[in-house]
Amino acid sequence: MAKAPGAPLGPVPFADVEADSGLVSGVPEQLPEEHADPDDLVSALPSAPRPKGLSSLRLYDGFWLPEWSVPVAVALQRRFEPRPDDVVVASFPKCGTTWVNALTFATMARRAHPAAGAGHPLLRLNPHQCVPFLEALFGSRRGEARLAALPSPRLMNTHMPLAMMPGGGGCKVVYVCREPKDMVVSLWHFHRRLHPELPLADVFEAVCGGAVGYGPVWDHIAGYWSASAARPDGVLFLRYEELLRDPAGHVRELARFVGLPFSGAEEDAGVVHDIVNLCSFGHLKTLEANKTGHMNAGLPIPRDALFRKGVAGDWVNHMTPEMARRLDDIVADKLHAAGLTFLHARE
Ligand code: PAP
Repeated sequence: MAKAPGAPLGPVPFADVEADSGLVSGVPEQLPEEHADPDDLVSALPSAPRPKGLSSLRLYDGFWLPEWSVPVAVALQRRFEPRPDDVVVASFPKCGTTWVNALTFATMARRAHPAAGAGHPLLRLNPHQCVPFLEALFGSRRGEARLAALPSPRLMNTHMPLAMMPGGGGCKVVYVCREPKDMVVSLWHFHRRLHPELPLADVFEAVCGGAVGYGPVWDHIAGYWSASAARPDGVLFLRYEELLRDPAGHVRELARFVGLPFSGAEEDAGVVHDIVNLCSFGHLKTLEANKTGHMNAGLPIPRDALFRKGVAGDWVNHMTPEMARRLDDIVADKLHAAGLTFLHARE
């Protein structure tokens, strides 16, 4: 491994770092200034009609953000101070966040937690419990203090567009994107866990119009794509479909990117495959930590909603050819300038 002996053993599972362990005691629970009068900040922004039951959106800096996350975006823009050895997993929702969180955590933490070990944190914690969600933490002084108190190297996760993280240039970012039609279908199924009557057409129209949480999806993707072209050492651009095709190859790429390439001895010992197997859909889905409980108090969706089908091309079972063509054309048009295509768009 590239790191010297004695270097930190990788990110700690976030759920194991007690908020009241003493590290952040004395930090007041008071709200940061962005939250002090959120109506002033938020109500002046354009809003979008939302499918029934889904959270309201506001247009901030060119992106449709869930209303609650606008003050968070402002706080991130003002105060996110990455450390050089931080790694942020970024994604549009439903594009492989949970999987890439798990793979990156298992890869970075493999010295402290061998992937084949019986006590691995991913065997008892949901991947989102291992990797803190920046949006949840930048919502309070105490959350920000918890982040600041985390030992290096930190591994964090966000759905925010790159524009909301100007400090993101100071750390490594692993971005995962997914074929947009499959993202739509996954998003629809996810929201149906709380709103079973929600029509696919409502989610589809919202995505096509750009007004979906953290959208437009094409601008989200293009921002990270351009950054990965400009700074390949700073932004790793992954595709969900390619991860499915060759998970081991991508784990090797991920390890090199975060500065922890696999040694010959690790390759011989099968460590790459241990990580792939630990984080595979078939394995994670069976674990108690992923079958029970809810995402978090603010979003009472069962955790098993994060492990639905885990395949590419499921859109074909839900969309008409006309819907598929329409979204393909919009996405192709919007991403043309960035030089990005989805090769498997109609397969
Ligand atoms: P999030 O943005 O709310 O965290 P995210 O993890 O990005 O969700 O997306 C969930 C999708 O990833 C689901 O896709 P589906 O609805 O098409 O099935 C889920 O099944 C898939 N997924 C979760 N874990 C894995 C995994 N280990 N391997 C492959 N796909 C996975």
